[in-house]
Parts: sequence; structure tokens; C-alpha cells
Amino acid sequence: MASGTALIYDEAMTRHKLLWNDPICDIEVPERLSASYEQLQCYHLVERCIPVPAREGSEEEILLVHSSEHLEAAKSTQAMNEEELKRISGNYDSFFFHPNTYHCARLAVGAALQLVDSVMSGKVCNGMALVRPPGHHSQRNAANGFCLFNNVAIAAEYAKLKYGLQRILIVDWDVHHGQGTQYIFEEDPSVLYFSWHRYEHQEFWPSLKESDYDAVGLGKGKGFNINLPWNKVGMGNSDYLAAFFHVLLPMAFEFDPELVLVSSGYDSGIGDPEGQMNATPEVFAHLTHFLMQLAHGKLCVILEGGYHLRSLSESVCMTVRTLLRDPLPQVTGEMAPCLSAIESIQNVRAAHKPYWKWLTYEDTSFLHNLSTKSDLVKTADTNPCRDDEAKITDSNGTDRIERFLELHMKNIVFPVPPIKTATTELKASADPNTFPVHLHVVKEMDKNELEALVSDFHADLVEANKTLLFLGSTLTILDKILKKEVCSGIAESPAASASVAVALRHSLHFGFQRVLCIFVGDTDIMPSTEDGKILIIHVCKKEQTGKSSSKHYVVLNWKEDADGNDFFSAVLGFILPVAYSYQPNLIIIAVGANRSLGISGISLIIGLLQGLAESRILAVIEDTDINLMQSVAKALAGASMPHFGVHVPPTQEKVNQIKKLRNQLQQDWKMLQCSVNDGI
Ligand code: X5A
Ligand code: ZN
Repeated sequence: MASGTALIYDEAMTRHKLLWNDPICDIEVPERLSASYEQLQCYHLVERCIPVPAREGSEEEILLVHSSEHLEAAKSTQAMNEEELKRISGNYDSFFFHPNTYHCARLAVGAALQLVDSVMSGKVCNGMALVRPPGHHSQRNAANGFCLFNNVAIAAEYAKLKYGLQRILIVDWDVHHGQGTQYIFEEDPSVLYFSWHRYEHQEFWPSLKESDYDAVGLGKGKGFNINLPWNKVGMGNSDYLAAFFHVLLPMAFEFDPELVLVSSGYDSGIGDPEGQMNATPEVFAHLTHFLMQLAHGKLCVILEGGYHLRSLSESVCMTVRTLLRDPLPQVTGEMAPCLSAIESIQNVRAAHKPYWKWLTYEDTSFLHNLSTKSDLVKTADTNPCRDDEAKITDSNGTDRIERFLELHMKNIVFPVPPIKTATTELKASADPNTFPVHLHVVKEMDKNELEALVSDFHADLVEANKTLLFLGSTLTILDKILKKEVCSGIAESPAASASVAVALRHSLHFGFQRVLCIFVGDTDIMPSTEDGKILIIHVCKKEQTGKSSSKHYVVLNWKEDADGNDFFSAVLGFILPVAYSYQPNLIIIAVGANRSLGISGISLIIGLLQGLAESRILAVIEDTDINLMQSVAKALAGASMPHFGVHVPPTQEKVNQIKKLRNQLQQDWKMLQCSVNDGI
């Protein structure tokens, strides 16, 4: 399997700039590129990437998406004087030509294609291209919104043609709607296009009807265009995460792309003058991490917008660090999406219900008149969606923004340990030639040492010496995690329940305030949740329990479908939101006897939860199945997800259970909220 992260940067792309006064275009400056690259150098990320040169995209490649009229018009600007450049720029909405623009735009196209080639050939696993001019507003026949050629759209057509790809996902997290990309692919079912964007009920540029949630694609492409309009400014980390959990990720997993392209604009980040949003740089690490779980990790990130130089470059660094598989920083802020975000999420889910299996039994209905589209609240509409966060972006106090950024960027400077996974035992351990797993086989604890560790605070669980031995490996590895010698570890234990009970107590004893425990399969002992210091999610077959769910003890009765995968919707729409709401310091994933989930379901949980708890995950496994052990080891080491089988929609009974749990728990775990009809 491929490893490594490509980085494409060519200083030549800084030579396209605005030559006259234009208050609309003057934010798209060359420093956007150079500042991002310098910040990458500053964090020593450049030297950890594989440098890939940009090249000029060929005319033929540009014609994959654009008309020859558009190409010729762009080409003709190379020899123009300033006056002519200004005149031809005026033919477009928000665009400026410089004598170097054509060359830079061809380099931007070529850079995107070089990135696709590097990833598709297996030279690297993923990568980022820092390009100017950006691309996603550019249309078949027109420049628009600082964009001349649609770099990402050309990359998608190129990948289809050159590598025969049949399913490509484009994620556009830029704060503007990539209407150019939408137009290019709206009838194409082979490209799933997702965009969220500042919309404000069509008040915000480009102010198009077709940027709303009901533009789902046309003809054969129906269902393959996903618009999530933000109707208020001030959207933050929890709104973006909720959009991923409840809209993008389930669709993306069902779509099962062979390649993921990101139209990576950072004007959706805090401090940006265009976006007026509040998402902090670390959220981009999490978004990147989630997308790395698709398409066997084949992820190409291509720069679009982003106009606050500091915010932009920190967010670029977050993205690249995540591509390099560093542990993720914690997301800051209260984990609760705002009402306006939930409304948008509900609407796009309702609009897409006819096209996606995972939405089959959702009783999604449209919302038109709550906080949105109501004249009554019209004045409130232009305000940020949360009062406390309003302080950050209003009051034209730029140093307030700077101070806020300073505060939130402390995450960025901590030294990052390489991800190491410990294991006491891994027969026929994962082949290092197929995946670079840093497995440290640790020596078992000395028996006396162990006895001392166990006896003082969980003697009741330790009846016999035999049990003690089982606990040995679990505690040895937990200790390594607690001492930060490794990030994660796997312990094999013939008595998973007992091992987990001891491990939980030991971690609380060590001082952890929030430990998330996901227990898959049968268990006899369920430890007390210790005043909320432990959150248990118990995934088991129905017959297992008489217990019912409460805030810190959640029972998820789930027997994976025999002929297909129906679990991803439960992980994405339930487990992930609960886990992000809780913000654990440590995660324990235990697999006991009689597990109701397959290997891919367990790997999925591990892969997706890895962004939490600084990747501190202890896996305790009762099953001696070597395939399970190996898959867990790979997932912990950050390997991309194994391929899932066919996706089948969960049964109505399962969907109802999730709905019921969501209603019961969404006041406690607010990231579960995805509609305002029920429960609020
Ligand atoms: C790529 C990008 C924004 C254009 C804004 C025009 N374009 N008002 O962020
Ligand atoms: Zn933008």
C-alpha cells in the first residue's frame, strides 16, 4: 500500500496579481501562497512531505472541462497591456487578469493533475497542492470569483479518463459555493459533489437559487449534487462536524468513491473576511482525517480560497499534518451545532431522501419557517448564529480575532510523537512490507509489579492469579499509553470484560476525567460510570440486554446484516456524534465474545474515533481471530479502512432504534441533533 504525502508548490504561481484598484478582488494576493508555504516550513512539515513539481496543464487537459473559446480568450491575455487586461477582466464577475495569469492558471491545473498522478500511481498515498488562481467558480465558458480554470473539475475528468475511475467524490469546504463545479458535474453520476457555503437565503455571493439544498443534480446525476447552505454567519467547529456526521460522511460511505478530491478553501475558517465563520484551524485536521477513511486513503487536497493569511496558513498546516498521519489536536468549543445549522442539515437530508439508501426510513421533512426564511427573524439573520461567538467576528476589532487565533492555535505547536502502537502479542504480525505499522511488542509486566498495581484499588475483580495474568497485558499496554510512550495499543485478553473494568478504573485512578468505552459483544460485568467519568457504549445483539440506555451507559442493539454492510450509518450518525460530544481523554475499545459486528465495523469505529483523545486508544480483544487482531492493529496504526461489502440500508427496526436513542440522548450529547422536528 502506498505511503507518503505529496506537496506541490511552485513559487511561479505567486506571479499572478491585481494591477489596479478593485476592492472585491484585492484579497486574492500572492502572499496567500507564500505565507502558507512558509508556515509549512516553520512547522517542519515541508521536509516530511514528498516534493512533487507542478507542470503546465496542456490545452487538451483544459479542454476536458472548458470550451475552446474560453481557452483562447484566456490565452490572448498574455500579451495585453494593463488597459486591455482591465477591460477583459470586466467581462467576468470578480476576476482579474495579469500578463502571468494564463501561465499561472495552467500551472494550477497541472499541479492538480500531478497530484492525481502521484496518488493514482501509488507514488504517494495522499497530498496537497498549493495553487493560484483557485478554480471552483470557473465554468465551462467563463472565469468567475477569482477562478480561471476549474482545477479540481479538470482533475476529476482527468482521473476518470486516465485511470478509468467510476466514482469520484469532490468535497468543497470553501465558504463559497463552487457553482462552476456544480454546473460541470450536475448531470454526471460518477462525480459526487458536496459543497457547504455561506448563503444567507441567497443574500451572499454568488446569490444563486441553484446553491440551495434543493439543487440535487439533474437527469442521471440526480442525487449526486449536495448543497448545504449556511443561512447565518458564525458557523463553527460543531456545525462543520455535524454536517460531516449527518450529511456528507454517510453519503460518501454509501457512494464508496475510488478517489477523493478536496476543493480546499479556508475562507470557511475563523477570521476570514469573506466567510465570517468561526471554525478554528484544528477542525480542518478532523475533516481531513474523516476523508482519509474513504477511497483507501486516496485523497488529493487542492487549495481554493482563504483570505486571512494567518488563519489560512495555520489551517493548511493542520491539513498537511493530518495527511502525514500525526495525531489530531482536540477541537475546541462547545460541541453543539446551532439551530440554523441543524435546519440546513435537516433540509438537505430531506431533499436527498429519494436518492440514498441510508436515508430510506428517515422521516425527513422540510423546514421552511423556523429561524429561516421568516420575515419575523429577518434582522437576526445577519447576526452570527451564537451570541458568545459573535464577540469574535463582530466589533471590527481585528486584534480580538488575532488574540482568539493565538488562543486557539496553541494546539499547533505541541511536539508530535510518531504514532506507535503497542501490542503484547501479534502472531504473524502485520506484514511491514504491506503497511508501515510501528508495532512495539512490549514485554509483559513483572507479576509482582502487576499485583501491586492491581491490589490496592480493584481487588474485588481479581479473584484468582489466573485472572491476574489476563489483566497483565492490558495493564502493561494501558500504562504505556498513560505514560505517552505509545499512542495506542492492543491487548489480547481471554476475559475482556474484566480487563476493561480494571483498565477503566486504572485510567480514572491515573487522573483521566472522561474515558469512552465502546464494548462490542457480550459482557457480564459493567462497571459503574463513576459520575460521568466513563461513558460506555455497548454494542450487542438484542437478546443480550435487559438494560436500557442512560446518559453514560448507552446500549446499541445491533446485529450486523449478514449480506451487506449496514453499520456505517450507526457509526456515523450515532457513535461518532456521541463521542465528539463527550470529548474523551482516552478511548477503550473492547471486543468480547459473541460480537455482533464484523471486522470492518470494528475497524470503522477505530478509524473514525482516532481523531479524539489525541489518538489514545486501547483495544482489548477477547477473540483470538488473527484477522481481527491484524485489522485492529492496522486501524490503530492509521491504515485506511478495509473495503466494505455492498451497502444495505439498515432495517426500519434499526433505524427506529437510532431515532429513539437520538431523541432520548440529544439533549445530553448535542452533536446527535440533525433535525428540529423531534426532541428539541
Ligand atoms: C475561490 C474563492 C471567492 C470569490 C468572491 C467574490 N472565490 N466576491 O474563494
Ligand atoms: Zn471561497
